Amino acid sequence: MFMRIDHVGIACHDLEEKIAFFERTFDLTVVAREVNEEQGVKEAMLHIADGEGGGSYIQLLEPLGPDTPVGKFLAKRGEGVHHVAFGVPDVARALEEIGGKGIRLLDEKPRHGSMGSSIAFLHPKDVGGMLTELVQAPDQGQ
Ligand code: CMX
Ligand code: CO
Repeated sequence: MFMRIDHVGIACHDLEEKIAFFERTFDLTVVAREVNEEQGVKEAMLHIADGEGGGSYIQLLEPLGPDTPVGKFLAKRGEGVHHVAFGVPDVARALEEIGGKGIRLLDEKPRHGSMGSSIAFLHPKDVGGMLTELVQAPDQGQ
């Protein structure tokens, strides 16, 4: 079902500061920046590697406000790993399969994600405490 780790999402207070840290410390490059109002984030994707199913990235996330998923996470836990995102060939189909196994879906239908992808989240409490995102790259058939 999972083709690769698409990205690891990291919650931070100051996106620009964190981008600069990752660039100078790990020599990573920002390949996309976006504001996603629906998800309540300002974000940047830093490229790690390319593979058969698509690339893998670090996703840096700054909340658009305190009453957003990342805003609440920062208030409760502080900066750090917020979610892990797996690449799947068909996110709607993966949701159906995983939902059928009794895992709570935070999204019944795919939403808009970074760089034109389709995304959906699974409840962290049903995945061993890990907020899990499914990602379908834009060039994968819907
Ligand atoms: N990882 C692990 N556990 C988490 C978590 C996270 N990122 N966020 C919340 N939790 C845990 C909390 O610690 C809490 O546990 P306890 O009850 O034991 O304290 C429980 O889940 C409920 O958390 P909450 O603070 O009350 O927050 P909500 O239930 O309101 O929301 C969640 C949590 C996961 C449902 C919500 O953050 C969500 O819908 N997330 C999906 C969307 C998202 O995160 N978007 C931003 C990223 C966008 C992108 O990647 O493109
Ligand atoms: Co993400």
